[in-house]
This record gives sequence, structure tokens and C-alpha cells, in this order.
Amino acid sequence: GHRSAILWFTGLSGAGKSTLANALEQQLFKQGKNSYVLDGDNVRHGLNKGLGFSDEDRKENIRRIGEVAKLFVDAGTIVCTAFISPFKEDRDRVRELVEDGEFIEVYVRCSLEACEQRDPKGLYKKARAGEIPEFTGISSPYEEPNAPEIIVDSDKQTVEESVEVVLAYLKENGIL
Ligand code: GGZ
Repeated sequence: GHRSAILWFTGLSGAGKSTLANALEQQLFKQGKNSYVLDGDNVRHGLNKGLGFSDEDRKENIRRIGEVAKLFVDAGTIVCTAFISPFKEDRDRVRELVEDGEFIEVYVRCSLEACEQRDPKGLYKKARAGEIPEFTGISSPYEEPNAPEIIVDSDKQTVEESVEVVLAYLKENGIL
């Protein structure tokens, strides 16, 4: 068995949150653990269709995702969420929704320079050109976590190394 928890990945666009969350989910699945990934692909196009990227919309995006993540925890699932979640206050509010130890904040740290260099969807280029307003890191803030449970440096560590770091944390803390 395992205990349920929220693995809350936060970081800039292009830092590798979804990649890491999905790689972790694969490992958990292999170990027979009940896990699920919430990310922009399955949330922003459905439940949160209609929300944009103003501060208010991001706040509401994160609030709803937090409530859904809590439901997954109630259902006994290890839920991995991969959203920029730029505001500390909004992340802290999700933390307060669940029991102590059930909210595990994973800061996927990556310099803006590296994210911008990667630019897998060309969004930074568009943001620099003024074609996307309020783009995180360019024209909208990202507040770094003060005390995340886990930090991975995605511009220095491989995805595999980062997955191992998270798995080790889950074992040490009695989730797995
Ligand atoms: C940031 C934006 C924006 C703006 C569209 N700012 O790299 P991606 O493409 O796939 O991930 C980004 C995603 C961010 O959505 P989140 O729900 O994670 O954001 S938040 O937690 O702040 O609500 C990016 C794309 O959407 N995108 N416009 N203006 N990212």
C-alpha cells in the first residue's frame, strides 16, 4: 500500500514540471501505486476552460486544482499536479486543504535563461515580442517557494535523477 499525497510541482513555463510529473507517475504505476497527473492538458481545457492568465484567473485556476487534488487524496491517490502556480499565497492555501505531510511542494527550479533557451512551444519568443501579455517570468511574476519539501534543478539534473530524488523523499517520509 501507500499513503496518499499531493506532489505539487511548481516552476516556470518550460522548467519541466509536466515531464517530471509524468515520469514520476510512470515509476509509481510500475510499483503498483495509484497515482494520477493533473496538468494543463487535462485541466485548462476542461474544468478550467474559460480561465486565462490574469492574476485573478491564475488564483482561481490554482484554487480549483487544489480542491480537485484534495478529492484525489480522499480517494487514496498520489496526485501529481504540474502548474506554474506562481503565487506563494495560492500554493499555501492548497497546503492548508490537506493534513500535515500530505502536501509536498516540489520546486522545479530552472533559470529563466534556460527556460527561454528551451522555449519548446515558442511562447517566450512571443511573450518577448509582446504577443502574449502577462507571461510568467517576462511580464508576470513568479514567486519562488520559501521552503519547498523538494527542490530539483532541472537545468542541472536529468529527469531520471530528479525522479529518484522525489521517490527517495516519498520513501523517507512514509508515503511509499
Ligand atoms: C504563462 C502561459 C501563458 C502566460 C499560456 N503565462 O509551457 P506551457 O505553456 O505548456 O505551460 C504554460 C501554461 C501555464 O498554465 P498554468 O495553468 O500552469 O499557469 S498558472 O499556474 O499560472 O495558472 C504555457 C501556457 O500555459 N501559457 N499563456 N501568459 N504560461
